[in-house]
Amino acid sequence: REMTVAILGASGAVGEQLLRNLEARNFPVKELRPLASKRSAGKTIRFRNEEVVIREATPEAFEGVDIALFSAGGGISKMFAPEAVKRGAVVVDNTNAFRMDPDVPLVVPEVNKEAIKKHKGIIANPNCSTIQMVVALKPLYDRFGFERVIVSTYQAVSGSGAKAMKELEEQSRAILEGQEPRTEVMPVGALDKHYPLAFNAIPQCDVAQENGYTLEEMKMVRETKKIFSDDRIGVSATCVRVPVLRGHSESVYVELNKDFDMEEIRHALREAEGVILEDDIAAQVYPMPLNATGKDEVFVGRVRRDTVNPRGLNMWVVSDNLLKGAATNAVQIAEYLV
Ligand code: 11C
Repeated sequence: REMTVAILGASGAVGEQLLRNLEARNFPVKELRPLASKRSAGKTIRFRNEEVVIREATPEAFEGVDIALFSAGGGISKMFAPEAVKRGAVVVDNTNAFRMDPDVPLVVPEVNKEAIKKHKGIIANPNCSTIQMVVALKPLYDRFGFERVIVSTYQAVSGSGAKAMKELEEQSRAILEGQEPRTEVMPVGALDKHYPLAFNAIPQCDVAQENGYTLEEMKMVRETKKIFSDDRIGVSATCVRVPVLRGHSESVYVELNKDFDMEEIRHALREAEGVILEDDIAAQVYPMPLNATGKDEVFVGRVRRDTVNPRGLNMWVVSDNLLKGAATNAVQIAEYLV
């Protein structure tokens, strides 16, 4: 059946990808309702070759909505999700607002699509760096099991939004022209201190936590347990921002519970839903963010056994953070709802 679909945050970096994804996947949209703050209301977006006017997000704007895709920040989600649900919509929320709420399924369809059925009006989309890691780990979990994962991320600036992407481009230009770069957004817009990302690497994604980790790192720890429904899984994460526009990369080390041979591992990854194996170091074949940009899959390469622990496995995992890390995953969930 055809649906009325609201997009909250329609003018943002993920909002734009949500629109393109609904078009590309031919989602059965009867009416598209783009919503945003008062500031963006009145502007237009393009959907299926038509200009659609963005409306101000108010509780009443969700009247008659079947599916609401939220991507306008955690505070906005907290404010409007209950209003949308009250009016009969199912919310797929891209923010951190409800992910760890026991009443809210946290879903990556390749891993736990069955959780979608348990929703009570809200379904949470995990954090982008978690999504691509769990898609790559799923075939290994099913065949070999594991309890220990160590991950270091190399995250693209688009994870911080459209303004941060613009800042990186301007900084790069300024530095090459011998000028002082302007730094207002990275690593976290809301904090007082800012550093240039151009020609740099910043070991901080999201705000600090009391345990010395960042919120982004702790999202990877908590969300992975919830998505696999397995509290024994221990993740140790270091999240780093690098001057890449689109596509997060991750160095993932996992200790499997059973002995394995490398051909079994490659076979499992090759067969896995949503995974593309690009793994031939001798021929210089491996995933890179430039190649993953604009694609929906998770790319895995540099697959190799640890030199110390025979059950340890290293791999390099790359995916477009705005697509599988956000918009594609949200639209896949919406497709299951349909
Ligand atoms: C980043 N992972 O790359 C973040 C962006 O919790 O949904 C998404 C933040 C979130 O900075």
